Amino acid sequence: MAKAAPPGPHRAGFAAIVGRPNVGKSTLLNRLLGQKVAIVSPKPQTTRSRILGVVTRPGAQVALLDTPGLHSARGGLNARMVQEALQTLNDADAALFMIEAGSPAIDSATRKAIDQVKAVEKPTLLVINKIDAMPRAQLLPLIDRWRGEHAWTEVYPLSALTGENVDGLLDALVRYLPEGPPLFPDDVWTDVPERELAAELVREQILRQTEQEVPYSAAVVVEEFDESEREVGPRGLTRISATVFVERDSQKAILIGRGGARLKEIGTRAREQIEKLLGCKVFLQLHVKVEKDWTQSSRGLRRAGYPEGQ
Ligand SMILES: Nc1nc2c(ncn2[C@@H]2O[C@H](COP(=O)(O)OP(=O)(O)OP(=O)(O)O)[C@@H](O)[C@H]2O)c(=O)[nH]1
Ligand SMILES: [Mg+2]
Repeated sequence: MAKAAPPGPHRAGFAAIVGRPNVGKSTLLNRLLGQKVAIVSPKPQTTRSRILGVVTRPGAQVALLDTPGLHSARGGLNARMVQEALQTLNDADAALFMIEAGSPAIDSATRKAIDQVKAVEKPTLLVINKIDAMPRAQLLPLIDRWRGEHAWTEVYPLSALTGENVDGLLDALVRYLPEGPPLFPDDVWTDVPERELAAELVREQILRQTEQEVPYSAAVVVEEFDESEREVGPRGLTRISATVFVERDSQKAILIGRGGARLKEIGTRAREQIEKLLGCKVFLQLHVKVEKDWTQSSRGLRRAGYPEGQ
């Protein structure tokens, strides 16, 4: 049975999830949405673009925006990522600033991120993530330490991974969204097209299965997304062909692996994930292409699917 709407006016708005790389922003988005829309990996700088996830509930609609991690970047892809995060923060009605539980010390990069969040003067909840990974006795001192940093509208310790204390976060957030009707139809949960989600699921496997600079030099572009035989169930099939761009020949060799083994494993795992997403069988073909130093040039960024100024 649907939950009754809480008393008061309907509220709807955008909330940006921002913070340093790898703190668990995308994990939280997926958790709040109850669906995987953002890829997750143990490596920093996994998310490269803003990702919308819409949660519609009785009385409120929250349009959550996951963002790339705030880090110091000089030009190229990284600068574009940070710019996208700051722009999203700027456009949102409220923010969730996420840190990970751990040392109470605040390094200079985190300090800069705090300043960037303060500068936009929006209602901002502090989310302290990964509390499953720290001794409980350290939590209260950490909360105290962070309360002094900014007039956070709330401080919310939780675990995006286990779901501990996640219930209630949206209630806390909704209070700071503007009154107004829903922004999206109630069956819309993202604006990311399926072919892009599929490309991201391939990139997720690259992040998980390669090391050093390869994950940062790889981009995935879906060239073909043939739905002519698509139907829900075991007889349905979607044919997908994608190009993986890397920056150098040596990276191409690593990605393909001995006898093609690495690329095959990446393709197999990604295909399983895409099948779950689409609800039908998937035939996935991957091609690796070298686009020299694509992360550093306008032309390269455009070819790899990250046009500047967007
Ligand atoms: N122990 C623990 N690990 C977590 C939690 N939330 C996320 N992680 C892990 O932290 C790593 C980074 O998670 P992401 O969700 O990709 O982090 P992110 O902030 O989106 O990272 P970027 O996109 O790179 O900025 C992954 O290995 C997650 O499984 C948590 O609550 N507890
Ligand atoms: Mg992310």
